Amino acid sequence: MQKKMNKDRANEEFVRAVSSSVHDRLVHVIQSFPILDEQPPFYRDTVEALFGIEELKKALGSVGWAAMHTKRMGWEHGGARIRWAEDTAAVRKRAVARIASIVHQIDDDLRFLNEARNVLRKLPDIREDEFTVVIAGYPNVGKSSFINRVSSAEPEVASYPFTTKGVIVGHRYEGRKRIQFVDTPGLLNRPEEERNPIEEQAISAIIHTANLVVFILDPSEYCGYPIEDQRHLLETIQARVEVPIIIVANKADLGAVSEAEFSMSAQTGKGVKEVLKAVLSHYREPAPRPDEGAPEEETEDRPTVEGGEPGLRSSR
Ligand SMILES: Nc1nc2c(ncn2[C@@H]2O[C@H](COP(=O)(O)OP(=O)(O)OP(=O)(O)O)[C@@H](O)[C@H]2O)c(=O)[nH]1
Ligand SMILES: [Mg+2]
Repeated sequence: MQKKMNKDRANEEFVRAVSSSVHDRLVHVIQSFPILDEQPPFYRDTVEALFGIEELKKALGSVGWAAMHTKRMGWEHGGARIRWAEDTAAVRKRAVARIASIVHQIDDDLRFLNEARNVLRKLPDIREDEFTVVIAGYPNVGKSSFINRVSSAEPEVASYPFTTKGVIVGHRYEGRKRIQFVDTPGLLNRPEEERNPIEEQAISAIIHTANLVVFILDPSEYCGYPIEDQRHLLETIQARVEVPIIIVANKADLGAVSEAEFSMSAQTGKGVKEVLKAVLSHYREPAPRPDEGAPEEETEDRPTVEGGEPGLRSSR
């Protein structure tokens, strides 16, 4: 009799332990995810371009739902039901099977969130409180070569377009001033709806993070693109941003003439100092961006976390 009671108690505890450890793991998945509504616009745009914010919120919602039901299984099966049951081993089995089935239902969501988290972890840390200079232009014009010369960033430089595939951040100290340089992937002059996520990330960095844009042209056209197309892209960017734009003709060593205000060779270094001086003349302590980071109204109807599940963040 005593032996059976011990077994029954072990079964009861087993159900509660499984329920609570699965529940805690699921809550941890949610809590280790950044609260998307509280992130700056560049981050949100990137998440939107790469994964879709609504999709991520839905997946998080499903995990919240699973956490809640897993806990409920623990209460329902690990409490009075198992204590008064004839066959506690059967109740235990049923409870574990139900929990496994709940987790199985959110398998795809967990995979999706895991993949997203791994990518988001590697996103560049663009600080909002630093004067930010974004380098923009067509592919292969020498953006990364320039940023290599003037900042701590060491982006790859290569003789083919689309070398830079994500936004890269470097810094430069001028006395006590800290300047943040952002290298962006090359952009083509094409309609917004045709842009891929990498280009969207570049555009978002230009629009949301720049205090100053350095737009690089390659009048030698060694980059592989006509100067008119490069100029059209410049016009598109001029229409989209309110911050000052410094226009620089690069590859001066190749001898092409340009009416751009600045001319340099990122390869030989000639003219780079003058561009840097112009950049510094625009320096100011960045004011906080009042419109940014404000949480949006929550309108969606999610199948989850009602009832104030402890440990779950209600903002998603
Ligand atoms: N001759 C000459 N070549 C240059 C100069 N600046 C860059 N290059 C070359 O142009 C090619 C492209 O340079 P990158 O700095 O990778 O250009 P990017 O604009 O960052 O290119 P993406 O990342 O592909 O958009 C490389 O082969 C560089 O060595 C320059 O001033 N003169
Ligand atoms: Mg590059």
